[in-house]
Amino acid sequence: MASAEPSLSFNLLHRTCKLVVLLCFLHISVTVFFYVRSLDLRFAFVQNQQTRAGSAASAAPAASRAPEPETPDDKRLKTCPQTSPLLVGPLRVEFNIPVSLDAVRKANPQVGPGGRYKPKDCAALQKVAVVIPFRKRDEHLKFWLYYLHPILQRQQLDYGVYVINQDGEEIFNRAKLLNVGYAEAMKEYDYDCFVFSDVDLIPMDDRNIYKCFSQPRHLSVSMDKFGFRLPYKQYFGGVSSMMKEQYLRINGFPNNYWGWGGEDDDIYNRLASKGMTISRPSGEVGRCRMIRHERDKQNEPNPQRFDRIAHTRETMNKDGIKSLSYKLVSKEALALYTKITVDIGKP
Ligand SMILES: [Mn+2]
Repeated sequence: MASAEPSLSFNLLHRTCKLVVLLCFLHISVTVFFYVRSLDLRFAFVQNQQTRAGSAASAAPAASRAPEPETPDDKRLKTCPQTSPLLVGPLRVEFNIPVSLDAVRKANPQVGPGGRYKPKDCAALQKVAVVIPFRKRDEHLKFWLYYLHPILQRQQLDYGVYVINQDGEEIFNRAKLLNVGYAEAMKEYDYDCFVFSDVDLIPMDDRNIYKCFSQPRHLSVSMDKFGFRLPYKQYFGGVSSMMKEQYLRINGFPNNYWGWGGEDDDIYNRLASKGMTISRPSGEVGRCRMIRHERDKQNEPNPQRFDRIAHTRETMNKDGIKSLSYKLVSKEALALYTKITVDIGKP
């Protein structure tokens, strides 16, 4: 009788000890589990920073994550931020020291043949073709390339530079050259945005982004030539940009403005007739400098321009990108730009 009592209490003690050991083991297991999981999360987070800030991967247990198959860089890159972190703001722009193409090439090693570039560490928001109508302005073009290539790279654009050189000595036709630039650039790459720039205009602030917006954009809003003011509200000359769809909606630009002036107002009329408005940066961000020059020979003011502008609405559907015709003389992918020489005929 007496021996049963200690045996019973010993049994109870034994069981309690077992339970305590079990609880300890459970506690340690849970602690270890959560510790390992937190390590895993941290690891996954670091990995994701390289690709995309997703969260799906971090929830998966470590054991189930097999090495991911290699995919092309483009698909893994996250899109570039809405505002590039590389922008610096106001820039000093001067034209008194001549620049050499060789120096510009060395200063922009990332720019590929034909003046092509895209950011390495993010997928650009837009594919931009910069189109420059041109004839015998090599000195201006050097300054343009010298200033613009670093700016466009800081703006994190996927871009190409197309210089459209009018062949021969006939009177100049800016808008037709711009149409040629659109057509030729589209043959090269799937561009979704077009920036049309005169060769002698340099932005003084890299926050003036050379890309496209929900409305056609006028970028050269305060030129030194006009005392850093907009000459008139409808002014669309100098530097402008349009999405491919916006450009096609207005049937591109007129082909029959020979000589200086009027084609920019015709383009404005086209936009307005389709219910579009002009988007612009602020006067401060939109400051730009024009390289001083005399008016070119074979680019006299066009006396017909006022009459033409008055009839844009009637002519725009017949005259534009759909009716464009020209002869390609040569196409060269040079180190800093693509040079396209064309015979666009005469009036
Ligand atoms: Mn000029």
